[in-house]
Amino acid sequence: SPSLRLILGDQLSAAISSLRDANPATDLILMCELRAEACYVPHHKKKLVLVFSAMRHFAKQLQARGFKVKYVRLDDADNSGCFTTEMERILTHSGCRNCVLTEPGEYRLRQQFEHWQAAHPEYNFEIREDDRFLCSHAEFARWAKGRKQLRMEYFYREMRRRYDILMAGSKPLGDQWNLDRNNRKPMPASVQPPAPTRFEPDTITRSVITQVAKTFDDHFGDLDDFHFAVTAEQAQQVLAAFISERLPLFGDYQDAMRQDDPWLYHSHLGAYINLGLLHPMEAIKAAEQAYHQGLAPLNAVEGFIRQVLGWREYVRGLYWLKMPDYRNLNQLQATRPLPRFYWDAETDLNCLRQCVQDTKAHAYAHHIQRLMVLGNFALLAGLDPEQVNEWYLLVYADAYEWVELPNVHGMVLFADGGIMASKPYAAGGAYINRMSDYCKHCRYDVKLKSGPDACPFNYLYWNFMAEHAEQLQQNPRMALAYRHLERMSAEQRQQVDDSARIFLEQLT
Ligand code: FAD
Ligand code: DLZ
Ligand code: SF4
Repeated sequence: SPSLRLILGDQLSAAISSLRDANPATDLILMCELRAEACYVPHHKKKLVLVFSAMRHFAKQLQARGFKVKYVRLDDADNSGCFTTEMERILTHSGCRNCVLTEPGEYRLRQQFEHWQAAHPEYNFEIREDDRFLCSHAEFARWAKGRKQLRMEYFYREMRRRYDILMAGSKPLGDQWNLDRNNRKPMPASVQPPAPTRFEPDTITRSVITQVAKTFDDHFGDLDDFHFAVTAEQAQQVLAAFISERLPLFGDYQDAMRQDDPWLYHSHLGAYINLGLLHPMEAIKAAEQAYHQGLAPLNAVEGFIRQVLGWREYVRGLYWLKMPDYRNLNQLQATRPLPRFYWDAETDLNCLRQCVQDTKAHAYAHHIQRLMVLGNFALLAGLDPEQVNEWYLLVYADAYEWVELPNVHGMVLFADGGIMASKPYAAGGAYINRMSDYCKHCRYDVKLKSGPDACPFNYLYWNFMAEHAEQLQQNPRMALAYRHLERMSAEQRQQVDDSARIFLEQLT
């Protein structure tokens, strides 16, 4: 009998589980542009254009495959703004009793649909697993069961074995699981990364741009110069260009940062994988093949595959294992409001200014900018996890709660008390100086430890360590830092204290 198939905005995959047995002759597909989804956090304008344009292109492709698609547009007069209301309307209207959905990526939506399901036993509403992920909820729970610590590294090794990726029999290729020690190079000024792959907006994208400019003018982010891929075919082109132009140096410069360039040797694929335009295994296989063809070295290929096969699946597993309690944890009791410069980039700290500017312009910043500049500052300054999470969830084109929350709440803020990271990723200015050219253009002196001209990351780091000594000094991975703190003179400690207090008072 006929059924309604609901496709969410990040389920734009031809092979999505909700469509697997769909019959074009009888079934109806529903897609809805919703104000509720655009505004539950006010997403970056470029992210909205990406999602809506990709949705419209996907609907067109489904129609071309012979499907009937009911596409609810943002500006439709009778758009109720709510998934279940739109669903119910169509079900009532068509007399259809069956409805199929692939599980939503975010907990809040899953709740919403499950509530609806419970309240409407008259419909046969089936919520299917999202098997675009390479590790199911049950498999992750099985892996996690009985483990005291959920370390990504061990999860990753099992995924390598299970999918037989970069393996030589039962051993890892090159005899090592992880080649990261080759991957922490600063980028010399002479290295010129290739320009990112760009697409000129077509008619559909241009009309979305106009609509977003009009409707979401108050949202964060620049709208001009939109150049993202919006179809699976274009995402394939981004993948191909990454493999041939960037992958060989991906490993070497994975942690490097450069003034006015967030793109570097990264893949820029995260937003497309998360939307469903590209399957993670395609990216993994393409990288593995490049290694076997001698086009890229093992440190690069292994580093990239660890991100996609390891980290991406691990954070998704952790999210579903720990929600809904996870987001309410606040182990370090951080409460400071998010400073305004996270929105307008107006700060003298050049590294932060750069990273916010990149984010605002492109809805993109790479991993180390997010972790070691924007995140590190949030950790050291004790910013309120709820506000920090909201910021990350709305500013990045690749952000959905299932991936944003573990990265921010766990990895960056240590708000989960070490479920995800074995220690806080706290660092002073020396790290940022080693990995970037930001400090050369900064009004602060990265070599000074305290005082009005000292790099604020330096005294905020020691201030953070002192403040959280009770919780952190037993951690063996923090031992070295605490020995250093103990060796500081009372006078040095006082100077750090004073500088941090003055700086933090001015912050808000
Ligand atoms: P690359 O550097 O080329 O990495 C390749 C791919 O690996 C990415 O596309 C992504 O699919 C995957 N990946 C890498 N690191 C991670 C990770 N830590 N978690 C999950 N997947 C990973 N990623 C998101 O997709 N959405 C987010 O909202 C998000 N928020 C983050 C917040 C913070 C504070 C940090 C530290 C990281 C966050 N990440 C997030 C992970 C990572 O920074 C982005 O996936 C990456 O920067 C996207 O750019 P890229 O595609 O060029 O990645
Ligand atoms: C992110 C997003 C946005 C901005 N808009 C829509 C939308 O209008 N309609 C829709 O179906 N999905 C949208 N999405 C993606 C959903 O928010 C996404 O499915 C959930 O966050 C679960 O990952
Ligand atoms: Fe950032 Fe400090 Fe370097 Fe300035 S000196 S760019 S604040 S790390």
